[in-house]
Amino acid sequence: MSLSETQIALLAERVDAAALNRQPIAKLTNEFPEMDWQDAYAIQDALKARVEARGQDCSLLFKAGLTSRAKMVQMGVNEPVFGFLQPHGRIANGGKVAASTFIHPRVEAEIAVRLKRPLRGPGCHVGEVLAAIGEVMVALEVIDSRYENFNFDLKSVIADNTSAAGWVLGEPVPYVPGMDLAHCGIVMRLNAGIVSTVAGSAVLGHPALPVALLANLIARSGREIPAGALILTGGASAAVAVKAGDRVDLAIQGLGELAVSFT
Ligand code: 0L1
Ligand code: MG
Repeated sequence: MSLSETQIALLAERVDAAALNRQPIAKLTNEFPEMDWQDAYAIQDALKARVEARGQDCSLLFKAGLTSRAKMVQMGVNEPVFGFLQPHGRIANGGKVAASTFIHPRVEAEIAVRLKRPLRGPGCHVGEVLAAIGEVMVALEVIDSRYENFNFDLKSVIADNTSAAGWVLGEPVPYVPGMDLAHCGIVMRLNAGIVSTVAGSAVLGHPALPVALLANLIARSGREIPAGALILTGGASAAVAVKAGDRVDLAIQGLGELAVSFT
C-alpha cells in the first residue's frame, strides 16, 4: 500500500461526503497518482465502515461491476470491480425514486443471485457458485459516480464503491440445476423504447463467474461470501442515463420483470 491510514480515512470521508451532498469531486488519482489496488479497496472498506456506523448493515449485500464488454468499452476499462450495496438504496419494484437523490444516475440491467451456502476462495469456480445459489432475481442497479462527468479510472472507481447508489429486485425465483443463466434474454426499456437486448452470457460469459471472482478476491483478506448474501452480478449492457419523468422496465427470460420510475 502506498497511502497512510490517515489518508485512507480522509479519502473515504471525501467520497462519502460527495455522495451525501450530491457534490461531484475530481477522481482521487488526480491528487494521489501513486494509489494502488490495495489502497483503493481499503478506501472502499473505510467507506463501508462509515455507512455501517450510520446503521446500514451491508454485510450481505455485494455487487460486481464492469462485467460486460459493453460496460468495459463504455467506461474505457478492461477489468471487473467489486463493491457493496446499501440497504437504504433499495427501491421497491414498481416504485418511484426522485432523480434528485443522485448526481447523474444511470441504470444497468443485471441478474442477482442469493446464496444458500457460503463461498470461499481461492480457487472458487463457476461450478461451486452454481451449487451455492439458492435464488435468482431480475435486478436493476442505479449507478451514480461521485466523480465529475463519470470521469474516473479503475482505482478511483473502486474507492468510490463502484458507483453503487440504488437497486431494485424482482421476485425471487428458486434456482434449479440446469437453469440457463447464460442464454436467457434480457430486455431493458426506457419509456417503452427498447434500450438494450442482450443475453446473460454478456456478463463475463456466465453471471456466476463474477461471483467466483468476488469470492477469490475477498479470500485474499481471509473473508468469504456468507450464506444469505445477495450479489448483483454486473450490468449486462452499457448503462443508460435516466432523469426525472423516466420509467425503466426490465424483463429477463425465466426470471420475470421489474419496473421503476424516476420523479
Ligand atoms: O456497476 C457497475 O458496472 C459500475 C461500475 C463502476 C463504473 C461505472 O460507474 O460505470
Ligand atoms: Mg452494476
